[in-house]
Amino acid sequence: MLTKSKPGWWMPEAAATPEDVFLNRRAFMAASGVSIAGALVPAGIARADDADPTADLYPAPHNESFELEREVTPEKYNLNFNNFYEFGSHKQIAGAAQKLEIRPWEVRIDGDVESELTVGIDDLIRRMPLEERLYRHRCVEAWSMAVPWTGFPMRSLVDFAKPLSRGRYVRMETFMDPQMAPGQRQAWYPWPYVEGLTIEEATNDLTFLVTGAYGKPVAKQMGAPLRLATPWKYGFKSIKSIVRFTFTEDRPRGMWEALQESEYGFWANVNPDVPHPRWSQATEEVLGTGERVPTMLFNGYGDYVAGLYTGYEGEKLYM
Ligand SMILES: Nc1nc2c(c(=O)[nH]1)N[C@H]1C(S)=C(S)[C@@H](COP(=O)(O)O)O[C@H]1N2
Ligand SMILES: [Mo]
Repeated sequence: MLTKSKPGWWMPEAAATPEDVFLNRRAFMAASGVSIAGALVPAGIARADDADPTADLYPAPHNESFELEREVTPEKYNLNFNNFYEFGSHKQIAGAAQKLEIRPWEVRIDGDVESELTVGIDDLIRRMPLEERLYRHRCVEAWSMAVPWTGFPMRSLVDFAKPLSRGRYVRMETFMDPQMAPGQRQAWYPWPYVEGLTIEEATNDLTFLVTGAYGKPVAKQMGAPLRLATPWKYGFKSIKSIVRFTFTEDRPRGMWEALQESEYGFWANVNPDVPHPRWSQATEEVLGTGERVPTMLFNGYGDYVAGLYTGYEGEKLYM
C-alpha cells in the first residue's frame, strides 16, 4: 500500500553526528583494510543539483511492503563511501563524481523491441510510477547498507520498451566519457560498465530503477540520474548512471565478468555459503554500525526471487 505522508526511514537527527560518522568510518575502513584518504564530502555539495527538473517529485509515496529489520544507513555514509570506478578505484570518489553532468541525459532503448527509441531522462521519469522503498544492499566486498531508494519498478520500463518475445535478456550500459570520468582513462578496464539481467529478473517485483534516495534526487556518486537496484544480488549488478537498455537474445557480459570471469559472474546472487575465491561471504560489515552480521541467502529476499532460478541449478548462481 502506498502512503504519501510517512517516510518510514527517517532517522532521529541524533543518530549520527559528523564526529561519530568519521570515527565509525575510520573503524570500518581499518576493519576492511581500506586506507583513509580524502575527507568527508559535505552533504551540500555531494547531493544532486537542487535545480534538478524532477525535484518536485520527491519525496515520493512510500511503499510499506519493503520494511527492514535493520536501521537505514545514515545518508552521510552513502554519500562518502562509494564504488564508482569511473571516478576512481577507491571509495572516496564523491568529490570527483561531482563532475558527472546529469543534464541533458538521454536513455537509449534498443535491440529486440517494437521500435528503438531515445528518451530524455526527465520525460522518462515523469512517465514512471515513482515510489520509495527501503532495500538492503550487499556488496561483494562483504559490506552492506540499508537505503531508502526512490524509483520505479523495472517492469514499468520493460512495458514502456515493448520488447519482442525473442529478447531474453536486458543489457544495461553506463555513460562513456573519459574526459569527464578519469577512471575511464584507465584502459585496462573494459569500459563502459555493463550489466545484465534475464527478462524474468528484470520484471520481478523487486527489481527497481533508482532515480532518488533519502527523499530527493539521487546523488551523483550514487549513480544519478538512473541506477539499478537488485537487492538480492551482489552490489556490482546495480549499475549506475545508465544510458542504454538493450533487449537481446544473448546473455550480456558484465564489466566485472569480462575483467575477471573466475570471480564475478552473470548471476551474482548473494549466498553466505558460497565464498568468493579470495574471501568468505558468510558475514558482512554493516556500514556505519561497526558491526558484522550474518549474510542471508538472496540477501533475505528469497521469497521474491528464489523461484527465478529453477532450471538453472547447473550454473554458477552465486558468484
Ligand atoms: N557504473 C558503475 N556502476 C556501479 C559500480 C561502478 O563502479 N560503476 N560499482 C558497483 C558496486 S561494486 C557497488 S557495491 C554499488 C555501490 O553503490 P553505492 O556507491 O551507492 O554504495 O554500485 C555498483 N554500480
Ligand atoms: Mo560492490
